[in-house]
Amino acid sequence: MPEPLFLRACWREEVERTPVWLMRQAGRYMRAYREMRRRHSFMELCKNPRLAAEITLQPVRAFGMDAAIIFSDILLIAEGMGVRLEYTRAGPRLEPLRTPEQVESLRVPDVSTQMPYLLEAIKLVKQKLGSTPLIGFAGAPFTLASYLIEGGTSRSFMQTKRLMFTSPGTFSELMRRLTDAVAELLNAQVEAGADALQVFDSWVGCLSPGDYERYVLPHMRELMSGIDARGEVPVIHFVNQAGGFLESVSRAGGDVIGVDWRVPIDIAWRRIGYGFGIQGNLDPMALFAPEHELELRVEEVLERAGARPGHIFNLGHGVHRATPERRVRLLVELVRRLSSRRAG
Ligand code: 1CP
Repeated sequence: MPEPLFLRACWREEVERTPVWLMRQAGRYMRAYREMRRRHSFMELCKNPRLAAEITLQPVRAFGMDAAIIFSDILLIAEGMGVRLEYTRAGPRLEPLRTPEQVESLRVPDVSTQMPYLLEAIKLVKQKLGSTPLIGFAGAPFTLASYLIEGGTSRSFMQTKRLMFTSPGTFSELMRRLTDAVAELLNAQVEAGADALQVFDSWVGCLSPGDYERYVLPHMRELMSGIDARGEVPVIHFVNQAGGFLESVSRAGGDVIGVDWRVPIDIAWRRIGYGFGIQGNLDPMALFAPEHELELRVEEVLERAGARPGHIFNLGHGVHRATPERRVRLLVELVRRLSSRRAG
């Protein structure tokens, strides 16, 4: 059987059309998910391998995505490290962590004993998925550090930057521990059967280029070199709002760089270099535009990515919870139709 389209594109091989999947494709915009969510908390869904596997498969069955992403969350690793985590109506809540002692108390989790549900879910999905590749994932150390330090979601990242600027040693010890933990988590997912990996650095765009280089880049390089299957399992390195320092992001590594819509994808690709694949980058809100407008925007992304192999179509960030499912279906159809016409 030929290697799936998505994996071939990750390795920058020729493909007959552009593969497509969407960040946060499994979840709240789908009615099937919301129905399960009425009966179970989010945490219950993540920790029940049978249900997590089912949710993972929902968008693949409904829309024919070219890749599945395991249903889980970037913050679950915090529990494995010894930090209390809960999901409230207002979003995730964690015990804020700011002192050197708190940082010293963080453990590198043993994924097989502390997150067995995740590995079990991956195995179940692989049994049912057929040839569609499965993406395992983790939050990048900086994005995770921001949740740990702030104790939840933030707009200003004030506490995170305060710690970074006033106690760089403590901040960098936190990043070191998170880097080791994330490497463990990614390696365990590959062992369990993940065919590709994505690292989400969702909030790194709050940093200046200089601070990225100084406080994040060395840890990201360490993380990438800690992935045992590098070269065999492609790694997608997603950054949000990092248009000010894409060159540094590419120095951190990964096989594919994922970018948001605030930078034109052709320019992003030229800046990171054609030795990487590129993923993105439709504005998630384009799914709320009239059909012909959506089509123009899909066409534009495909046009800018050009005929060069190595483009994976995606949104520039997660699909919004209010998105109608039929627009997601339409988007997938448009990418298939417009990209095969271009190839032919
Ligand atoms: O109420 C609910 O049902 C829970 C909502 C929810 C869901 C469906 C959360 C809480 N997480 C998830 C699933 C999830 N999270 C997935 C698997 C689904 C898929 O991708 O198809 C993935 C990959 C994530 C990753 C994630 N979680 C990120 C990185 C991606 C991104 O959007 O930038 C981040 C930042 C989180 C934190 C998080 N977890 C949940 C929420 C609501 C949030 C964001 C809160 C915030 O804005 O800070």
